[in-house]
Amino acid sequence: MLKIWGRTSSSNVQKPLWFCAEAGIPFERIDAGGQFGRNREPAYLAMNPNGLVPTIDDAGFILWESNAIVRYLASKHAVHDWYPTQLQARALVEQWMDWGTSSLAPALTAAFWGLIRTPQAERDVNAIVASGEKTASLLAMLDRQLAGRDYVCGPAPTLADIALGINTYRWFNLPWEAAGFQRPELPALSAWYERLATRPAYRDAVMIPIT
Ligand SMILES: N[C@@H](CCC(=O)N[C@@H](CS)C(=O)NCC(=O)O)C(=O)O
Repeated sequence: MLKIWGRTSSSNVQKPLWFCAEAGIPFERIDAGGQFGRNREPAYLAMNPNGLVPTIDDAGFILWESNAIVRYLASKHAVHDWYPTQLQARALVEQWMDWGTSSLAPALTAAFWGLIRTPQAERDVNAIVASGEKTASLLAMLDRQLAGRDYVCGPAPTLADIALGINTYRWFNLPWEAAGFQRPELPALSAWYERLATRPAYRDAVMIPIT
């Protein structure tokens, strides 16, 4: 059976967990990373030299990078509604996935670390606010993309929603008030987030305490 290494609190691990639940792909999950350790041990590093989670083992085939993992699983199981085969439709899904990793996730990192992983007395409030503002400006782009669409690339969810829905949960649920930052109104983004929140797989994999 497919093995997924990674702690459930990791946003990148949540991508394959959420997608497998949506697609009905059975898997076994092994805790790794954070308080569970294991990801710095030689056996893990032999699979994933980055020492990061997630990593999968699919009958001996090892793969890391969360976006690559969900694309592989969607292709292997022919989940074409989530990962279209039509060239341009697929390219747009990949565009938003890459944007999530290269733009959105880095923008949110300082706020996540500052608000969740740093004791209040040591918080760099300016860095948290700058992170909030940068994230807001990026999510305004996503808000424009979502205007008139139910999901990122059209009327049904795709891997683009998987890649972006994880950090959207954090956007709406980080304790921004602790840094005096107010999230701007982004109506299409809010409507999309509410739509995601009706999906049991999203609720189970993503809508959990942020640690
Ligand atoms: N680009 C990688 C990033 C992986 C990553 O940064 N994982 C974090 C958790 S979200 C990690 O392993 N942190 C160390 C740890 O959990 O011990 C991916 O998308 O898989």
